[in-house]
Amino acid sequence: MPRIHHAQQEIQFKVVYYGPGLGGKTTNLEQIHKRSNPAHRGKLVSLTTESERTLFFDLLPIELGTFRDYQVRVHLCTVPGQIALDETRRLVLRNVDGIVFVVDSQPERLDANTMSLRNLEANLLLQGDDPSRMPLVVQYNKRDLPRALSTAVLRKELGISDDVKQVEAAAVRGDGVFETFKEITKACMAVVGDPREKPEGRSISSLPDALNASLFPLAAAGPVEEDVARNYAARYGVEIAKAPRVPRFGAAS
Ligand SMILES: Nc1nc2c(ncn2[C@@H]2O[C@H](COP(=O)(O)OP(=O)(O)O)[C@@H](O)[C@H]2O)c(=O)[nH]1
Ligand SMILES: [Mg+2]
Repeated sequence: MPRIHHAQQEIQFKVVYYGPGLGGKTTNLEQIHKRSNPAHRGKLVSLTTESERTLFFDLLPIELGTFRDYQVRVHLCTVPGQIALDETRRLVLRNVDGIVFVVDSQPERLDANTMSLRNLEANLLLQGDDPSRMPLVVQYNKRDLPRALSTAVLRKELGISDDVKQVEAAAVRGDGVFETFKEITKACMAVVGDPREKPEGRSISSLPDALNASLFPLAAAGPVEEDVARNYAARYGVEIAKAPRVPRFGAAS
């Protein structure tokens, strides 16, 4: 669950845009930045290489207004897509409350989408989160491209069931960007419920139902041990160099 501060009457949560490299994650944040009221947003901080690829991450703070007298603030972050930057992805994923998975609809990126989903599943498991219960929205991006695969094909290939919230987008034109943002915020706020009744500080963001089970088969099957998650990651070509924290998944809830 997001972080709650009762004295300041504040709710904070963190949404991470995940997905394969060059799928449009940074573009989503740029569009939100460009089209939101300057009074309600912070700076868009991006750390990129000379060729404009995300090296570390992007960060955009947004004020959502008040809910039951609590100020709601969200931090939007992106991860770098390149396989080699897995440690950075794990850093960005820490304390995540919601995920937007940005699918690149181009046929030649199908494997990259799958790989990124498996990578997301492994990384969430390794930090003790249950991916099947994490607030999540799948965004089918680049719908403007004539060669884009149909969403029916993408759904089938990526194993996405009707339970998963899905939005079509052409982020470069701004289409679907705010709808995606709205849906993920809604899902994150659903975890909070009435903030006045919730404990101070942060707890795990987890929905009562395993809505994302179709996307994360390993997590959906039940509690996962750390070595299983590591083997799973390795099977999908994910390098896990350093020992992560001991997972909480299985112990909590
Ligand atoms: N045609 C098209 N290009 C897009 C779209 N979204 C992003 N792009 C382009 O894809 C490239 C990679 O986007 P970027 O946001 O940097 O991807 P990231 O690696 O996921 O952060 C850029 O050249 C974008 O302009 C889209 O909806 N349609
Ligand atoms: Mg980027």
